[in-house]
Amino acid sequence: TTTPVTVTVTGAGGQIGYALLFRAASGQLLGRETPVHLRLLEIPQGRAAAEGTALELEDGAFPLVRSVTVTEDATAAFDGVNIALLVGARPRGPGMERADLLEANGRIFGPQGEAINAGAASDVRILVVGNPANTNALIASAHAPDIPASRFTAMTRLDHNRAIAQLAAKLSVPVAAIDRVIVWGNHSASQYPDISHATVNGRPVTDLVDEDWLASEFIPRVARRGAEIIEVRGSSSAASAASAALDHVHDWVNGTGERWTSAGVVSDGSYGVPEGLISSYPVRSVGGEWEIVPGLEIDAFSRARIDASVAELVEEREAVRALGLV
Ligand code: NAX
Repeated sequence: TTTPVTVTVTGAGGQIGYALLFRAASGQLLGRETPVHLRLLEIPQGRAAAEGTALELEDGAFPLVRSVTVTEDATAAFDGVNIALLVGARPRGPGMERADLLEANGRIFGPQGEAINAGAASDVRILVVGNPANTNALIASAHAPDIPASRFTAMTRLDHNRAIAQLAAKLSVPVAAIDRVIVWGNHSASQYPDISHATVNGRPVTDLVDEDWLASEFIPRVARRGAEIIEVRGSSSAASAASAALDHVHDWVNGTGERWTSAGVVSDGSYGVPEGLISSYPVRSVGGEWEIVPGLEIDAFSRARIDASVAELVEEREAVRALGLV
């Protein structure tokens, strides 16, 4: 398509926004044929950084960029939006209880959901990156009753990509040789990166790795990777998170073919996840919609880990219900 697509990025003045916007401008979000209008939503503290990013986007002279707008007004930011990347969120401050964190984020994602509901294009697709991503997506969706819940997704693609990279390194194969890795549940330390269905060049991975490596190295390494990046780099994952957001949207719009990926999507009750929760699943993108890969056998090792992460999502939903946010 050559019709310009409107892409809104919240938290555009932050470090993920900085990494994301230039690649979106160059065509890596939607493809090298699709022009974009870029809308950068910030709050007053982040406004100057977003303005600076907008100046640099201008200096990139990207042929696909039709306009760059910086705003603090969610209604203006989401008017006619096709792709909404909700990156800006309230981080957990020192001594902050979970209920405070959820409430602070409810004050962001509730109004943004309302603004999306009021003004978005009929084909809008929403990816929530800002943490707690799954529950923030649930809050936004609850405030957008006219938009199908399936359009609200939460990012677990970074966890998915991390899992593929760790597995490829272990097996000394290129990442492209690996398929059918799954991340289940919440984008948090409770997530379950599952390789019980994974293949390398079409062969089962489970024949090639032992359970001890899986339980004591692979799963904790992937789940703790965000903390590892902070320890080594001195700040949290930014370019890799931006890259995963591009992968998620690109696959959603352009399709995955037969390959699997992972995304936080609204549960239809599959695999024992309560209906309506936004939980990470094995998915394929077909005809512009995410489809949960059906009919997988879940072994006891996986069942316990999926259930534990989903239990955390249930608790988060109870907490935001108690706060009147969903
Ligand atoms: P930064 O602190 O660099 O940037 C966040 C920006 O959001 C700031 O400029 C802030 O002013 C802005 N902001 C805050 N509230 C806003 C609102 N109501 N409207 C618009 N903008 C608002 O954080 P960054 O490193 O870019 O991370 C952004 C979010 O991504 C965080 O919540 C972080 O936890 C989350 N992450 C999620 C990941 C995932 O896999 N789902 C991985 C990476 C990252 O940790």
